[in-house]
Amino acid sequence: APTIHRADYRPLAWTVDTVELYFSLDAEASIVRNTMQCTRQGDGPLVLLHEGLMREDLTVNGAPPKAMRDEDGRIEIDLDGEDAVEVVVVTRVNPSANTELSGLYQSAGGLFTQCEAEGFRRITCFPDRPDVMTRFTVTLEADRRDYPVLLSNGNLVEQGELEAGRHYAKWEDPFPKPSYLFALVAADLVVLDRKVTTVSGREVLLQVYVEAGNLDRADHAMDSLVNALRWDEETFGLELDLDRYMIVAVGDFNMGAMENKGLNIFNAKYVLAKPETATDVDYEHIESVVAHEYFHNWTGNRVTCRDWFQLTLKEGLTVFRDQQFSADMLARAGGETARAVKRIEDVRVLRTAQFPEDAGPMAHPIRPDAYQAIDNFYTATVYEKGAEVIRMLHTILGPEGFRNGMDLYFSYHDGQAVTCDDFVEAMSEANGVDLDQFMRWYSQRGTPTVHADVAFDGEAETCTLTLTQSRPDKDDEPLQIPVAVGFINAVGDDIPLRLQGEAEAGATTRVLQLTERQQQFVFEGLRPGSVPSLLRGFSAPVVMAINESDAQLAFRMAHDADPFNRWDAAQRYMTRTLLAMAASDAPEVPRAFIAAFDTVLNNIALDPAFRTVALTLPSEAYLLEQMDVADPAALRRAMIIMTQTLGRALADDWLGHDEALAVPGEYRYHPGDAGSRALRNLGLRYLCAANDHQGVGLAELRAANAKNMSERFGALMALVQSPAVEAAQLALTAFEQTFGGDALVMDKWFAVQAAAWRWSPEQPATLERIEALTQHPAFSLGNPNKIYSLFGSFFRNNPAEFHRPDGAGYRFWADRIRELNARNPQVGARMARMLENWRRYTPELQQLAREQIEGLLKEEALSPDVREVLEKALG
Ligand code: B3K
Ligand code: ZN
Repeated sequence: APTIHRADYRPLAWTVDTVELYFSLDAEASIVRNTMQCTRQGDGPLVLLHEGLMREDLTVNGAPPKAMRDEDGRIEIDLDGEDAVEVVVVTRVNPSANTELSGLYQSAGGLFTQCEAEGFRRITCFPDRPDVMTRFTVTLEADRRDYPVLLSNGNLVEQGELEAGRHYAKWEDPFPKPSYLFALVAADLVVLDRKVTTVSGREVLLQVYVEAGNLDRADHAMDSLVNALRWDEETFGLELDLDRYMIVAVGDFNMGAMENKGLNIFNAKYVLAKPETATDVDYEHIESVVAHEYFHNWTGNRVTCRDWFQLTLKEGLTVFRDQQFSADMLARAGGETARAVKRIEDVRVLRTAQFPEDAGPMAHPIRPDAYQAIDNFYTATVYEKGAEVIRMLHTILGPEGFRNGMDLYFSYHDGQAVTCDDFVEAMSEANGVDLDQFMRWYSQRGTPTVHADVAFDGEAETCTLTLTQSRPDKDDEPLQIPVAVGFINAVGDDIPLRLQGEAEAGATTRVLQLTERQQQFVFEGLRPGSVPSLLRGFSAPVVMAINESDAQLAFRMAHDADPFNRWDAAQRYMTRTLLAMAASDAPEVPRAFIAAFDTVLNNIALDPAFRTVALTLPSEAYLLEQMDVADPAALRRAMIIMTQTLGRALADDWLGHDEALAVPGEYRYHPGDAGSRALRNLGLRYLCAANDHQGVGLAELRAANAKNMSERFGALMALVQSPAVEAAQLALTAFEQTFGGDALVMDKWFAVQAAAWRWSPEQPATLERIEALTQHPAFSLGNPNKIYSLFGSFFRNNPAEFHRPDGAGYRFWADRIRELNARNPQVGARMARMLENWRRYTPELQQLAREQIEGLLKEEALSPDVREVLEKALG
């Protein structure tokens, strides 16, 4: 596929002011009649894009076009002398044959669309680019029995019966929008309604559509939607602009959810929840995804992207907004610790998913310069690092300055398709702050490192902090990096800080702006021995490098007043200990480490939710990234010894906390309760790892009897992730008998098995188990959730079993890529990325991986998505 460059952007010569779509819907043969009013805005032909369409008719002002070229999915019609034309296109599509789930497709008997980024051209011919903003009117006509519910964007303006059991509905969206935000649903669904009054006093109808039988799982999504609506009013003064806002759950969906104007379509996983089937983590995800899509209505829909290179304009900003929202919701119910735990979880995701991406062959700035398949660029970098970049602006400008910038951004650009520069310029202008240097975050790739050197002058009682930034691409210019800094005294208290030149000491956390390659900051009145706590709250997406002894880390683990850094100290201590163990012939957990761990576990003044994240080991993906040569087998050996040791050495403590933290009463989604459940689940993990008799007994009981899925699944996971093979098998079978008919719950059942470690050579290999599970009746290659649960969780969360020394894991991977490439290239490309960092592994593994990647690249019918990933991996 050709490479598309950001620098090549040109506005189109023609735009589409209004479009009228008439769908005669049918599972095998839907007819789409598209009437566009087009107007000239520059020199050149009218361009219409299309992909895989059967075209039945195309006319311009009622007649076949006189001069038209049609090549590689691009129609060009010369219209010299014309300034406005009506173009009609009639196409035929087969939703039931659409396995890519892009465009119009079928799921569980209903019809759904997914158009971002380039799916609309699989429905009709159109200038399918985000800078073309059009007013849509849509009429849907379908069989009433099969498709009683007919939805599209905007307001329902007409509906009625037709002959032969058919009916229709006509929808009008008052807001011009890019085609990627178009959506339709024709299905047999039930609906949860709620009416709310917006801040300006308008009554709006909120709806959540689900399959019959799932109405009892829609409340949490609805509550989340109402909370998001209120939060955006209060925090940013942004009101819902439609009379009606719909969320529709669908079982087959490539990603999480989609923000189509007024008609969000969601992966059912991010809608459906009841205590018996959803975990606390599911509840949390639903809340944030519902909010994310709702927030897009302003950041993405009202103001959209000029081109796809600007994706982070809407995604980075909207992720930042959903993170802030969730943090506020959690803090409202669970206090400030709950907010800190949310921050920790977000950073954990960044380090696990984005850092390796930024160090690998797919590395790109948050605003990429080139791509082959845009679907490959919905990445952790564009989303999560993009959100960190917005967060830094928030830190630099302060909440009020940031809000002023947002206000100005909307006042300038409402109704437009704009660029990241437009956003940063609005922030700059509203605050009178120069952000030119800051803009480099949009063009530099790779994770910067900030080295810190701390020098005390005992006599003068000063401390000089030298910060040096280095970036992976050597020629890159220095970035503006906000570094939040604190110091802790010998008894563990934060010290009020005074920078040289200041009259008196002020706050205990100061944000330093690092703008040069190297800078020195001098603090006065600081005694030697004061312990620095740097990059508090993770104030920038960088690696902070500082020499700290084990004792200093243990001290900060016990005392750092910044909860993020307290967690981070634990992570650093765990990381260095695990890496040392992985490098050793006789790995052992040092006594001092167990003691530091013990101190946190038994500090009951600390929130259970915080203790859980602090005592959770870093992910293997993150740890492998820290090894000079990634050796999954050696790391796994260390992980097994570590978990078993912590389970055995602290067995009584884990059991004691398990009893003390039992949550009485009915299940409720609440950060306090969730924290208690999480710590108990973590305890079961360590206890079962150690094959502790009582621990295994508790897990067996809970896996069988727990009233809510958080406890039930936590117990199941502990058993499967342990040497207690028989107990695990019994629990898995019982779980399957109870939930075999529930697709979302079965996703968990598949995922937990795919992630299973091998605790002893007698245990069957995970890969063989996965191969057997592909034959399970609940498994289906056509359902992305199943691919992510069974294959994704294996490739991502089970490195030691995936990167097997005999290469069987890689062969399995290559076979799955072959299948998926033909069926669903977007999902295939995502799975293909799971081996992109193959050069980080041992020479033996590299050789085996290379063979499979090269073999795949010889395939003739490779999709552009999969090809781009593999070619870059081989690079
Ligand atoms: N904007 C969509 C993602 C579309 C992905 C297309 N491959 C969901 C979101 O970020 O809200
Ligand atoms: Zn988004």
